[in-house]
Amino acid sequence: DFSSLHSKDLLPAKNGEEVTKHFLQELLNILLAYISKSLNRSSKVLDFHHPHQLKEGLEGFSLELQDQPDNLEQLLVDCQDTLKYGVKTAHPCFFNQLSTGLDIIGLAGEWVTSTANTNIFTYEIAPVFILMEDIIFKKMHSIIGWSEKEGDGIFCPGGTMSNLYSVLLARYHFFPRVKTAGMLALPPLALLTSTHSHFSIKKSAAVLGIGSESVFLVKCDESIALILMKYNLVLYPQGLVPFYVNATAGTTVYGAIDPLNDIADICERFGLWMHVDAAWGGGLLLSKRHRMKLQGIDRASSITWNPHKMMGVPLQCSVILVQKKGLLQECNQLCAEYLFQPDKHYDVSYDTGDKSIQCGRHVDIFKLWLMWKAKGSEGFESQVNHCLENAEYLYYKLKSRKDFQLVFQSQPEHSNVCFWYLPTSVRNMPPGPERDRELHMVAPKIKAKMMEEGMTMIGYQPLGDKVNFFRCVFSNPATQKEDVDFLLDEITRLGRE
Ligand code: ABU
Repeated sequence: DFSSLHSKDLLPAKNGEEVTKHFLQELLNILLAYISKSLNRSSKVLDFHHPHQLKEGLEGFSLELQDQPDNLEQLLVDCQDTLKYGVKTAHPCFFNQLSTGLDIIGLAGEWVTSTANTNIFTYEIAPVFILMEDIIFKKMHSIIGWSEKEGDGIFCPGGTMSNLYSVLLARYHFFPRVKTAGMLALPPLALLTSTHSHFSIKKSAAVLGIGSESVFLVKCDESIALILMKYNLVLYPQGLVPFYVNATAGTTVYGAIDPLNDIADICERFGLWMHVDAAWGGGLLLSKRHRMKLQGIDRASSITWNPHKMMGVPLQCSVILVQKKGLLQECNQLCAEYLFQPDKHYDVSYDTGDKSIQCGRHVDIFKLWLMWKAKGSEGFESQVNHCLENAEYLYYKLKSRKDFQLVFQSQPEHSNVCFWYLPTSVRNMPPGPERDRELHMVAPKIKAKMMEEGMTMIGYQPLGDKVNFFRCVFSNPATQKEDVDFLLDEITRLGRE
């Protein structure tokens, strides 16, 4: 009975060990029940409530904070309710996001990390984690194909931040005076990226004072080489200096992979920084069957890779990898004397925190390191292959159905499969704006019903000239072909007129 106990009775309270043990055991029971439920196909993915309903409080679950402390019993109920009204992203029928699933070793890693509760800026207070980072970076560099003399990196809070680092580093590489003199040290700059690249490239330009209008989009269906030549002719006469090209290995919606070698040729020819946003596609490097899709990635100056996507590491776990050793440190270091004293009694090159634009940093390495230990590279490889096999299965299913239409006829390069559901009324309409208008409304209507019923979840969006379509992505190792069949059955059932 925890109803007469409060947080003050837990450790470090005197004799608080027993209460702490029982409290954590009870919490573990709640988490175990949640995990089992998440993996049970007959349970719901979500129990949807509108924001006002959650705010008003449901069945005694109140988000409001009081002056008086709640007892431990209430805190356990709060933990249970928080999970109850959330979304079970580990459910085999959760297809909504690029990060899905729940790896138990990764979860254990997160618990250990939180228990250690340290800050990964100095070797002094995070010795083991810092060395693990070093080991993992070497592993990733060698998978990419960089030599032992090359390569550096830092963990960041997500792919957007990793991409921001890439622009920051590229700018510093060409214009090192910017660090001290600021924008006055710069000519007007231009960045190039493909139309379907992640919004974070524009956001980075905005945040770094370059301006989002200085990001020039290259159409994906035109030869990258030609376009870059064109921009070279267009940008320079305008007084703009292109310095950075982002190639995407696994676009967010289509999972498309830019031709990395062609882009690398152009970057080498014009002396441009080549960044590869492989936040989503990086995981393919672990598969002998799929890694050739990223041929040329070793020629990149920097790479974003999110182990929290295709590799299934619990959120968050994202890196920026940099080919040129020492650049991260040079670009970002400010030598705060209270942290990075040069006269410490150990090798201070292991105080890696000054490479970062943050001060305090969460330890994201341990769960990844532990998972790598548990699976080996081969385990990650079969996980990746399994996800792409599911995508292939869905692709062929859709191809054979009259009530679905693929957005692209060709087989997806990654595990994204994009498609429309065609209700009978739409199927009987001739192609044209009227049909497009009707079709545009189909996916949102189905998604709304899907969320109300809660048995599966998939995302949709319009893109360019394409009206709303579904995007199914596979990154959850728990998902099987029967779940793919269920998804199509659900869409058909919910979309019936
Ligand atoms: N950073 C991209 C994540 C997008 C998605 O999960 O759909």
